[in-house]
Amino acid sequence: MPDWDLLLTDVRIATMCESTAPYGVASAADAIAISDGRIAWIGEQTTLQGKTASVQRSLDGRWITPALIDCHTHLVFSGDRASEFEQRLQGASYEEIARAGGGIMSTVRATRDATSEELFDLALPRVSALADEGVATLEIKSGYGLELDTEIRMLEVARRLGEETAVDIRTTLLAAHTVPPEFVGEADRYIDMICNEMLPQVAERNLADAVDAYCESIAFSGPQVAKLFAAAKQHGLPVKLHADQLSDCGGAELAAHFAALSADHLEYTSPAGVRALAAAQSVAVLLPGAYLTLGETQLPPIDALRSSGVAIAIATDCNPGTSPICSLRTAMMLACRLFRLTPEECLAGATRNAARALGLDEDRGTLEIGKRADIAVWNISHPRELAYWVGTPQLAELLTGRHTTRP
Ligand code: DI6
Ligand code: FE
Repeated sequence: MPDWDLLLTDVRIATMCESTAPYGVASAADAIAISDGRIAWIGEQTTLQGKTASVQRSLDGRWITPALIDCHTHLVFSGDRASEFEQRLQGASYEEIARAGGGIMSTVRATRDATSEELFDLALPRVSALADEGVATLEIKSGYGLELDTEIRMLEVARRLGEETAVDIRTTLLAAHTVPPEFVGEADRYIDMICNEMLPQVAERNLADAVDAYCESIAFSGPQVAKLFAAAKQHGLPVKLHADQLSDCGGAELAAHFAALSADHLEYTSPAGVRALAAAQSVAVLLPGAYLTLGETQLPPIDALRSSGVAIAIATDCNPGTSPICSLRTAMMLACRLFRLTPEECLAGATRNAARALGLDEDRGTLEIGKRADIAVWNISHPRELAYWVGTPQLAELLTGRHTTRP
């Protein structure tokens, strides 16, 4: 009877554990064993002492890292907003377009009109593109339905993507994305409808793993978000927040008050907001694709986040309006160039800290004994390359906990 299911030898291991060693490199270790879809052992081949696995393979000196995690996407949607991109290139602002009935509402119209099958078929290649880059866990938000039926269909499509691909999908209810036409001037009544009708059904059917909202002058106020978050907590759902993207609305403080898993965007977050996130141990999810696409100039408070010890994650924010980017590697490179993160911070932001932003840090995001065997095998000479090349196929193989589970 072999000791393990799978033993990979001749590997270089960037564990991405928090440690003094860059990239959490376990310097002498050159082998990793997996059983029941979990990491069972990491060590030196020379110390194996007769231990065996059902399958043993040499990776010929390749690097392995935790599989990547994209912790903030809106990738289930129909239509596109390329014409708005053109308008913005001519000088129109995101807010102007939104107030004129475009923006999120334009995607809402297209998404409501699409069948669930169409939404699935449109989203599948986006999921595949991310998986081809080494993503094994992916968050998908609703928020382009803004009424019960389409919000639920979006979450069902997201769940189905998880069932029919090798990617593990976490879903987030973002019904509070913007005020739908049926509730114009009645945002409070819309929030009440989410709390009293949508949330109970979504929770009952276990369709969402978290609840998100957009706190902004063109969306929802602090008190409205607070009401929603209180209801989410009553259903046992953790919260996340689109916070301070276009102005300082006290979003980071609000997220921290509800012990949010993460506060996302944060371009306009104040020093007090950063302190609040640090105290609440919420993750700061930075979205350089949206910053680039909107032509923003206000940088998130990176130095303050760093010096306060706030964990930083990087995500694509894949959506047709502000971040038409389906590549986490590209987001990592942009975070280096635009936000001056280091390649190591970006890789931590797409593994360890992204897992934390989804409440999954006990389960994945680093290569450690007991964690899910979600492992990316790379054709690279150093992990710093992962935040450097864009569009270069360097993934040799993606092992996921599901695939290595003993049948
Ligand atoms: N901020 C974003 O970056 C996305 N949602 C949000 O609140 C953009 C969504 C969109 O414009 O379609
Ligand atoms: Fe977003």
